[in-house]
Amino acid sequence: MSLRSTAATVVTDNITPTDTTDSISSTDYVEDVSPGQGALPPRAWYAPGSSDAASLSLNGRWRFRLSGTADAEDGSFAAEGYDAGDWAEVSVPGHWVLQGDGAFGSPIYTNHLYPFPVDPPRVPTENPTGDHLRTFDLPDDWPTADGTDGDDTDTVLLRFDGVESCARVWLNGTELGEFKGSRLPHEFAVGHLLKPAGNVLAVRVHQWSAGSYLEDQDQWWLPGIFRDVTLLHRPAGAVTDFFVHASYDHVEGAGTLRVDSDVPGRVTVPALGVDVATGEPVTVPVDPWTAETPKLYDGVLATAGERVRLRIGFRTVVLEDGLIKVNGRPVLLKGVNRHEWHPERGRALDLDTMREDVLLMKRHNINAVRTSHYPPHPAFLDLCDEYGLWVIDECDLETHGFVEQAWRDNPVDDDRWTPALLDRAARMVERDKNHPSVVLWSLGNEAGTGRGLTAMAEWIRDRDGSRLIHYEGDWNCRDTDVYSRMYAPHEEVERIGQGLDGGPHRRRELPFIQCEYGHAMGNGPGGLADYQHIFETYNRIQGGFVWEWIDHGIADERYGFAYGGDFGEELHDGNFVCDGLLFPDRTPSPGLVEYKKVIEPVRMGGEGRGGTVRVTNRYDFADLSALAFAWSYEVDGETVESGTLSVPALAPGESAEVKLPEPPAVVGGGESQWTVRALLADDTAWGPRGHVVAWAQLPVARTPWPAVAASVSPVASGERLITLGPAAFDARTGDLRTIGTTQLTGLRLDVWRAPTDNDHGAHWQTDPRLGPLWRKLGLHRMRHRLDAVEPGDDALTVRTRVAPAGWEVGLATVYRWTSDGSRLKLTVAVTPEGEWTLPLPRLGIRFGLPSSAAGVRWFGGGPGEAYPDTRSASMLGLWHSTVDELQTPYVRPQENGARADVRWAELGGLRIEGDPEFWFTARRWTTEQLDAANHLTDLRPDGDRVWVNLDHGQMGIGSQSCGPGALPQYHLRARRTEFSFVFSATETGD
Ligand code: IPT
Repeated sequence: MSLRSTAATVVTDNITPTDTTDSISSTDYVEDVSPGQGALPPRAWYAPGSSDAASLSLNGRWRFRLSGTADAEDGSFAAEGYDAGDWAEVSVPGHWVLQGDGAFGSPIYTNHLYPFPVDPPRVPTENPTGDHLRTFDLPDDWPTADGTDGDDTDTVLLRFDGVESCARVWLNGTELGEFKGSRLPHEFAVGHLLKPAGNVLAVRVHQWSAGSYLEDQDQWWLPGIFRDVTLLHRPAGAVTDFFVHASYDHVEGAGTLRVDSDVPGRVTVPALGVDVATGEPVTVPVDPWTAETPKLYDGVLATAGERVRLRIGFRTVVLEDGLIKVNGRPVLLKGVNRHEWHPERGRALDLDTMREDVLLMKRHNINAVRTSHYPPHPAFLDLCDEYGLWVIDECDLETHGFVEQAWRDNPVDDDRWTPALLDRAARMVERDKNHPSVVLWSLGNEAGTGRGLTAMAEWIRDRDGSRLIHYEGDWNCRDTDVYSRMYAPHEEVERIGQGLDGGPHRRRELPFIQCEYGHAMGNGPGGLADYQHIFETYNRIQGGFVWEWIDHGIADERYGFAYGGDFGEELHDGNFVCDGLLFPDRTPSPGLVEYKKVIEPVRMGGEGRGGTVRVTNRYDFADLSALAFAWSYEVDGETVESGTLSVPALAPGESAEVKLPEPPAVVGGGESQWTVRALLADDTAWGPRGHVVAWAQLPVARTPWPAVAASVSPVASGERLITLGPAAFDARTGDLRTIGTTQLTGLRLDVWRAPTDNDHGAHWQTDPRLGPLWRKLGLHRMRHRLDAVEPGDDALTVRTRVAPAGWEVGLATVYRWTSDGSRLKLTVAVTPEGEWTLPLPRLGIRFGLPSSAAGVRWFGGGPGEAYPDTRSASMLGLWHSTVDELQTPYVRPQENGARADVRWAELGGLRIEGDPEFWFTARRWTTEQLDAANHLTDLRPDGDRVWVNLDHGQMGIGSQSCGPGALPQYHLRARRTEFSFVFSATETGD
């Protein structure tokens, strides 16, 4: 007996349907480790619309009744004639906890802890159980609308694409079976039970089951029928299962197609002149499929009873020379981990949302997706085929909570669970095997190691030798074809790239990927560019997948977006569920903009004065013919001239020095630069003509720093004031009061930022975590001691010491004010005192302006935020924004919104020039208010003030919320520092 049939046996163990509605009392199946009974063997999935067989969607409003335990109600609701008139309703697909305004319980978020006692396979008595009921008629044109099976061999299947976590199903009072495996399809034969009208479909769904032990992914626990329910007519002679084998011989430029089908038939591919019997190979010249060039050939699989549309992509995946090669070439994965998420509908995603994900990925230069940590809605993979993404398809398996007991009793190392594991592997592989986009199968995530995983790998290899196998949890790579890790620090990845990481012999021969890195929680991730540099340097490293695609925040009027704990969960992991490159509403976060720049497929650079730009094609397969290139020449951020650049259609890996035009003659000085852009030359499936794929700036000339002659003296004015040029100061405290007509509040040194999630770090991190250390040191409560206010001949000098209570460390801070009569210059000199062992969060000044300061213009980095290790996408230009729009709405509020490299900024009637450039931040609340906020709704404008930070330095961001902190070169060390700002009134006064 082959392994395939072993798994199939597990899933074909049909029960005989019986009319059991009045005898159902046992709920033993809930805690049974078996995958279930009654479902048909798994098979290839195709969208109902790609077949000429009839289908009927059973999505929509269903009657719903919630009970607190698995056995609270009997099965009588499944009987025909049952009156569910007083039941509530829910939408299917959907999760009941996200419907009914809280009447149906609440979501629970835990990272890896099981939200119930760990006693496998037992689950709590309190087991929310949702009875779902709907009636339906067969449409008039349904082939067997007379209610019979039509032809003797006609059948009808009832398909569930996803139910969490365990379902028991009845049709017209007859039990069909029960199943587990939440994100996997299950089909039942129902033709013999159907009637033309008044069919009653009853589904009992239990939130907790033995299957829950295998589904401990880091996400919300969301019970329900969350994917489609479909009735599929299967005419006599219809397709059952089929396997499209479409390989590509890159030497010959030929594709070989063979479609194996359980029901024989013919395969036609008109564009290739192919017309062959199933099972028969044919080799023809083809264009291959790659994620960059997703060429699909339309074909048809025709059996006696059905025609199924095929979308065939020819490609060959191999492990060769220690590398993952597709069509003969190594690939560099620039990936993301994608959980399915919608802020209102949870994991019940519609096709538009799936397409939006794919389009957003393509537009941000992402070329790979790991379907963390379960097979996605199958239609998502159709989109990956169509638009072009490499996919690691991951099985619905995680047993992470067992780590808390040193993996004791881990189901993946316990033979009793192996049938369930094999069932999951088979359901994934059989469902998804016909997608060219799927290049690796992943056994699951964070499940330790064990015999069950090995059995899965062996079964998969036997069934589909055309793809490679991934699993991160086994660093010895016993079952896998790629050495995969998560969150390895840069230095370790570099060592792995150099082959200096040792490890067992098998591992040393394998390529390396980071299946998770760059933890995109809150502000960050920092250090992506540094990783990418390493990925591109060492052949063995074939890229990685940022964790993760989208924040799983739940739209909630109370909070903006809710996260763990907001529903009163007894165990939860807070906002660790919001760690995506997209905000919950799919707005790209600065992290995604940064990632897009870091992984751009065309690298450009050079010396602006040199007259050329060096262009490198970093695609793996595509030449540059799909791109157009444009240049512009800017002076002080204003475009003086622009044009197109002719770049040869370089092959992958090739570079060229491309001549720039003569620089335009510019009158007067100014900061000048070239900006070069690579754009889509034409509309594509995923982006419009003109969409920017890559860009670079080449500096030509810098302007000198602003000079202010200290030509006027401070003058005592009345008893309490000192004036200096346009400014007035408090004579006693040295505080700046006004510049011209603009009032300023509280200008002083500032070192505090509202710690980011990465500053906080994950609690299990062994490296020092800055957030808690900063707070312990008291950097959020610095005191400012005034030592002297010294009006001199050409300056007003204010001497202070800035230090936290309780500690010896301090920053001797001298503010030196000078003026030429109209402009005011501040030079801040900071000298650390005592032993500073921690880097500073920030170093600069902050002050309040009247709230009328609503608009900002600046010349510097933009348009979005940037920090020392997240600044790749910061483009030097002339930008404007409102203060409100400067804010980045991290679901848990934290430091955000800094603009890098700012030469000057104007707001509230003030012009501020830096010497040197500075980090600019402005918000309508204080850092303390930002720090205290837990949700976006906690942030309320501070009545009459806009708070401005002008920073000489910012601490890097890093990725320590799950991974390494900021690299040493991005640390803001306390050291003697001097920096200046020049203030003047703007011409317009606003
Ligand atoms: C890793 C998990 O694989 C992933 O599901 C997610 O939890 C991520 O971390 C953090 O957001 S496991 C990690 C704690 C080593």
